[in-house]
Amino acid sequence: MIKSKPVVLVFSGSDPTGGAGLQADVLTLAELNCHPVTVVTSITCQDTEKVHSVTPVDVALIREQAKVLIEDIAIDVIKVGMIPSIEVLKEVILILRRFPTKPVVFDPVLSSGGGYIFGSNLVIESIVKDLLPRCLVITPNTNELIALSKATHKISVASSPDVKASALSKFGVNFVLLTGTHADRKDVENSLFDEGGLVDSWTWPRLTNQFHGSGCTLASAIAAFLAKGLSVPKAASRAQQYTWDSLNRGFSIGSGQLIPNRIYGSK
Ligand code: PXL
Repeated sequence: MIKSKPVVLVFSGSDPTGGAGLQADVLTLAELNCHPVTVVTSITCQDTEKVHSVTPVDVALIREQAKVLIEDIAIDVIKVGMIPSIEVLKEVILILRRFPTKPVVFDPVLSSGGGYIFGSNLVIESIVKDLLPRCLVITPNTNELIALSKATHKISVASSPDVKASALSKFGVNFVLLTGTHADRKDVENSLFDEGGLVDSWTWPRLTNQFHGSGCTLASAIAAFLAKGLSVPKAASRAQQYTWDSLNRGFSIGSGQLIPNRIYGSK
């Protein structure tokens, strides 16, 4: 059998606008010449302005979606997006146990751009305890970094973002790509850390618009480049370029945030 494309398994919520979540993952992976296989973890109702509701998918259905995929398809990389409940988190962790060595990219989405809170404190604490040790790379923004660090109960609240990001690596995750869109700076600086400290950093011209699903695009693109065999620093670099280019070409479909243009002939 000829396997023609790297396969990325994504655990994501459905975003009916096509801006974030599952739809963002599928578009990104397709553009980057990978094949997405998907486990839907929640159904959201949202428009380009705000999230109206989030309904977690029944865990038995999550288990069954994953089971039949896993038994049939060879997975190269796993990407985990928004976790809507502690029950879903526990199920995802159980599924990941079946792949002790597969690279996992986790986008720790804790709230939407419009402010809808996805992750309770219990979910965040369980992410730190049980999910981070299974992750090769996570992609928090500064707010998510603070929330994850607090939940460790061991990282000082007063420490700098850089110290926090590096300290998080001690909780089992290999790399933390801290994104700088929420920082109060002219440009956007994204920095990659491991346990030893800063590995690399990148500076991008700040785009003035608000975008829906930029984090999903970045994390999926990292998963795609890892699936194509790149190292984490190289995958992080290529994924940022792809994400910035998609955002720069973003378009408006409604009254709220712009949609990244992920299908723009990046190859
Ligand atoms: O952009 C983060 C995100 C991820 N996944 C889903 C979402 C959102 C933001 O709204 O709805 C399903």
